[in-house]
Amino acid sequence: MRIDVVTIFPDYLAALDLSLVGKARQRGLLDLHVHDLRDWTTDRHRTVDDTPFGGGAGMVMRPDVWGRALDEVLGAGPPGDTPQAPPSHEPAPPRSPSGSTLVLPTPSGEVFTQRHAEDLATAEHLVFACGRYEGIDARVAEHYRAMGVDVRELSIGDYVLNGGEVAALVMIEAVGRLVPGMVGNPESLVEESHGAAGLLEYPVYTKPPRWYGIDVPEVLLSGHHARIDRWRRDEALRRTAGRRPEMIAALDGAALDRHDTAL
Ligand code: 6GU
Repeated sequence: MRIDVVTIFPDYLAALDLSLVGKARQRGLLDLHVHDLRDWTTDRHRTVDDTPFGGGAGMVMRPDVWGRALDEVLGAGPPGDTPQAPPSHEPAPPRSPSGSTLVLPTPSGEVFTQRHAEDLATAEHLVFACGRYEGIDARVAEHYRAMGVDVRELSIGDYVLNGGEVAALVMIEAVGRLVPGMVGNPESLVEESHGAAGLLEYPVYTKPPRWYGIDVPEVLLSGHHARIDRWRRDEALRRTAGRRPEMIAALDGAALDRHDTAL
């Protein structure tokens, strides 16, 4: 998978050199490129924003700067993704970049979930356009959609950040760990919160068996695997009902069994 990030704060994305994402890059599973939006400005001050039409507070990012950046970066997909330009003295027509998915992190987007992560993990090429200030001129999303690009406006939750950089980091980590070969133990991909069960994860314990006067639940030391599975399921149900009641309401009736008495 190739991922491009366009931002006015490329240093924000330095964290992508670390951890699993960093290892996946080193191993060639993830081809990640971070770009400075100001490289596509044309004025001495490298201006990326201007005042909003219609008035109001704050600044809006200019579509012309974003357009130059995204025309280039969307055209930089994986090999084989870019049609050869016909020999011509005309400027090359904008490539129809439909092999790429353009992610616009915005608090006005759909809320990003594990389902979005799973879906984005199947893309060959993801481009993250990180906005700052009051956002990016709305014609940017409109134009690339009209061009046939798969455009996703996504939020990471109901709170306001200063820009899309941290949201892009969150989404790249969530997507990156689903890319085959990136997580050491594929079992840890199946058995996890927000996975197929639709429940939060059960509580986990390790050594020592007694710590600050608190004992690990006895059943976990019993070696009785059926009882352990039952206990974990009950704890997951109890925890989900207490913290995320809307997840219990959304459970498929068939997903509950007659032994689910913890609720
Ligand atoms: Cl994607 N961007 C900003 N600026 N704030 C957010 C967000 C994104 N998601 C939640 N809050």
